[in-house]
Amino acid sequence: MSRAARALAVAAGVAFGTALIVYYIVSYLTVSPPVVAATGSKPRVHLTLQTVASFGNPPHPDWVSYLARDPHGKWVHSTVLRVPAYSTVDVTIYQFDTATGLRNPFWGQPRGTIGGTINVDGKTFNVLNPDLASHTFAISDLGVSVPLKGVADNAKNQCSVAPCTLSEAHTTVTFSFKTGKPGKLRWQCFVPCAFGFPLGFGGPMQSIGWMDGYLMVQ
Ligand SMILES: [Cu+2]
Repeated sequence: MSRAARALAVAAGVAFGTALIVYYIVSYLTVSPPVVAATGSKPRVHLTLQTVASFGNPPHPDWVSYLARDPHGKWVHSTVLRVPAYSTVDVTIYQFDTATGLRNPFWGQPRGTIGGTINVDGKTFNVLNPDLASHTFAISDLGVSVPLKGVADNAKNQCSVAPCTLSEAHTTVTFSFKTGKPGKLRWQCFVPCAFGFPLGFGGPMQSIGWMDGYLMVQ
């Protein structure tokens, strides 16, 4: 191979590699799941979410995820939620995943909810055994942090493909919180639930649309 041909081959390889890196960065930065609005209207709305142990669909069938139900009752693979300002948000989360456990037992205590409590399968609690938590729903800017009880490891009829249905093993967690002024707030899970990633914190735990999201307060 001549020197010119070798130089050309190297240049082509570098250009290809650069293009791949640019594609990765641009697609990472521009991924934006659809906005899912709460149902109802100011001053009281309802959000319905579910967590699944594995999404079961492309692009990451084995990633753990949240989903949100839109006002038409359709499950959407998104964590970008729209709620009105200065309102009460009633939340229902159907929890289909098993427990991972909290890294900090302090998070077993619900914070920032109305009454400082959560309701799990019809019973009111002001603390959850940290070993039983599967995920948390936390909005740091509003001081909200809610531990979500996982289904038992040996539960029958566990769901592995989203969206899960209520005929599959789940726990139902409800709570309410208040919104303040308009803004774009971050919310996320704090349980190291990303199976197969270092310390459980990569992949879905750092991706909007999976275990991280935005609360669009408008
Ligand atoms: Cu999680």
